[in-house]
Amino acid sequence: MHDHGSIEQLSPARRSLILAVRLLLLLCACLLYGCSDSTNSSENNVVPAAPVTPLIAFTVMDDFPHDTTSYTEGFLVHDGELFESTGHVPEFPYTRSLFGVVDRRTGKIAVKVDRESYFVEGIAFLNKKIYQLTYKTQVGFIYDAKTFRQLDSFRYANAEGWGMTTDGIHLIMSDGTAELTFADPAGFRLIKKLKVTENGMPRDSLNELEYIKGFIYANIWYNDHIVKIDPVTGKVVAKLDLTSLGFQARLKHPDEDALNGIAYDAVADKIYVTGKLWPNIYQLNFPHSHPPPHSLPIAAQPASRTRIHFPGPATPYS
Ligand SMILES: [Ca+2]
Repeated sequence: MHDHGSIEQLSPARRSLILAVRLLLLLCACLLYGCSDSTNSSENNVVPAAPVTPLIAFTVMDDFPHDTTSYTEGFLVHDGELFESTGHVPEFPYTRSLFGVVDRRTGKIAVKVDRESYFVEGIAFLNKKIYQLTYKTQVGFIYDAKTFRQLDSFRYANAEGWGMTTDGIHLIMSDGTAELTFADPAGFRLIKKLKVTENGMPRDSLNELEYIKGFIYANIWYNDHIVKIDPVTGKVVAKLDLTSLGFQARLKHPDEDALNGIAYDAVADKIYVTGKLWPNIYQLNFPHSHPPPHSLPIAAQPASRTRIHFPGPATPYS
């Protein structure tokens, strides 16, 4: 069979031309394959960076004593006074279940309500009342904010009560899980459960709370961090790493238990932190003035008549 297409039958010039074209096509194919393979390889080798929660830079403006027998469960400022609630832990027989006003010169608590039959947890002031949680008894108590007389009690479904704060409308409680419970103060009716996540993962062990300018700040149990939570999405948007303060506390008082307690004086615009059995309370300064665009309406913060003043030079920590 005669093969019209056989390259051997062509003239040398045409054979050379066809060979050159074939070589060129082969080269192009190699280049294309090479580029494509290189791109895929590069894509396959890219390891996505692990998401990192932004750290909030802070400055320690001052410090003052904290009673090392105070097993802190609640911490807030009301009318310029620093209030603290503490629980009684059997392993630490000197601890007590109560709440009252912290004497800034000694750190001792001037007791307003003593509840030794319960493990006292977080407290919050709202509508001229004080709301107080208990640990595992699923009961809370309501007191008059001026006389501290008990007005009522309430029940909640959470297995445990931990921290509490308010956005000016709701009571917001933690229970050690990754959920915050928003409740109507009238009857503690459930409004919503907010799932808290950090970089897409549940952020559990939420403990003492503070609402500051549209965000919820939550201590993390047995961790020297305080996370900043968007109250609508539940996302942790930033966090404070207070490891340096925890280290100081352990140096001064090896029996200290854990960072727990953040309090905001909205009038003086001052923020305080402490911990369970810590020897000090610290006044911190850090950026906290920008509410999220979708933040919930915020009722007016309680007025302050007396500012807490602590003399002494500022000590920068970061
Ligand atoms: Ca607090």
